[in-house]
Amino acid sequence: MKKAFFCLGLVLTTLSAAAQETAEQKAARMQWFSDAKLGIFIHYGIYAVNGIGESWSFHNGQISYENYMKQLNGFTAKKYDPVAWADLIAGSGAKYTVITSKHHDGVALYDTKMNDLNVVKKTPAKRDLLTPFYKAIRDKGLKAGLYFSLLDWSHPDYPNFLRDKKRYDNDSLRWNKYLMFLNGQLDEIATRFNPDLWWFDGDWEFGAEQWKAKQIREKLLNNNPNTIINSRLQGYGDYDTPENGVPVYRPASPWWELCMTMNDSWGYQPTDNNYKTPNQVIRIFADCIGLGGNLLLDIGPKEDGTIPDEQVAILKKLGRWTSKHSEAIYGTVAGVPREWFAGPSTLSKDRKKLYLFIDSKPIGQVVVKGMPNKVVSAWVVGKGNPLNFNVMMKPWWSSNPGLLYIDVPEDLLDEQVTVICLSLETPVLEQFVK
Ligand code: H79
Repeated sequence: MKKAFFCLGLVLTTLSAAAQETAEQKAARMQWFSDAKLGIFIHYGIYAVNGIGESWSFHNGQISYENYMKQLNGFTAKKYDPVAWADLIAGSGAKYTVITSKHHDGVALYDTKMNDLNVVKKTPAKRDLLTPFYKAIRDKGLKAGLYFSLLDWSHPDYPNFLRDKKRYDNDSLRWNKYLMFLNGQLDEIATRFNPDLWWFDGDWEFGAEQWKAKQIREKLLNNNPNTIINSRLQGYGDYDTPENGVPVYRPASPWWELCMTMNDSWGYQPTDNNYKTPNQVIRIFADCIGLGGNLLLDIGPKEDGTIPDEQVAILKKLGRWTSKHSEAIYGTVAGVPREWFAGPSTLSKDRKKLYLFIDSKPIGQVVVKGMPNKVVSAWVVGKGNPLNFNVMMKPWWSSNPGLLYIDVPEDLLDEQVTVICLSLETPVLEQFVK
């Protein structure tokens, strides 16, 4: 009796601790994420053996479950070099990474004790792939996030299996068994890896009550009060995750992250050559940060642990650009209205530096319209060259801010996206930040 009482008290205090977070506390918890701007998503799993769709290929009937699982025998990770991965990721300018600990197929990349379906027990790789990666990423000072599929189409107690084949309906005993399993995995991941960010997926198959989403959130935040949870926890997450759809207007949430494939596949699929060009990736990235969001750019390593050349090339080109323009990227906030400048822009936190992303080759001068703030100086980011500018159409008797024209000589243009910094006399008023 006494013990039951104690447990209840503990549950109540922990519930209220997580629920009591103020807006300021949340902003503080989210700060590194807001500042980071770029993350690298990794879909590594047995689907790379045949180079087929991750989990969905058997769920949707493109391959039988049995044949899908035969890929376990071909998953070697024989050239897996987590330190090289971390070097490549850091070199791209990413400040965090999110790796699949377990996709919808239920195959864990670490030695889960909750079942045998993991690469340690069931594949020639025979080892936990997450621990060395987490170490390498943290050694580089990057934040380590982790993708985890709430749904598990392989688990005998999970109701859904194939698109047109269920295991059962309405069996609360079996469902609770599944929840025990799920929570067991969350607990071991929390203890072993203590992720800086939990990237859940697959929540859509059940509602918040069935998942006990609130309890999951509270448990993870009690384990690590600084951790961040993506939105895919049926309303109990911290930030929005548009998938492969670049927002046109600034999303309602102050925290969001576009997750995006480099081609059209999350995992390694050698027949998919529909890669975005580095220029497209960089411009999409500029769009994201200009609207106050992050980009989580995906790579899909081969089964042996090597990263396809096309993907390495994109990361390297991105790295050159992010390194040259770091002051316009990291720690900035969303920029000014498109009516002022017809392209993406960011602002320094004190809103006294405006960064304009010139994402196509200008004919004539670059123009900013209607900005009331006086420009003190202008330069090309990453080069430092001062730029000439002049204000036109501002009669002394008018409050119209006029037109600001900036000369950007062609030899100063970046090969991808040129960034100009305008140093302002006064901060851009918060009401004007997009
Ligand atoms: O891991 C990658 C994908 O495998 C996984 N998320 C990324 C990061 C993913 N694949 N598809 N989706 C997420 C989108 C899900 C679409 C859905 Fe539906 C539309 C879920 C519910 C409506 C498809 C149609 C599945 C059920 C109905």
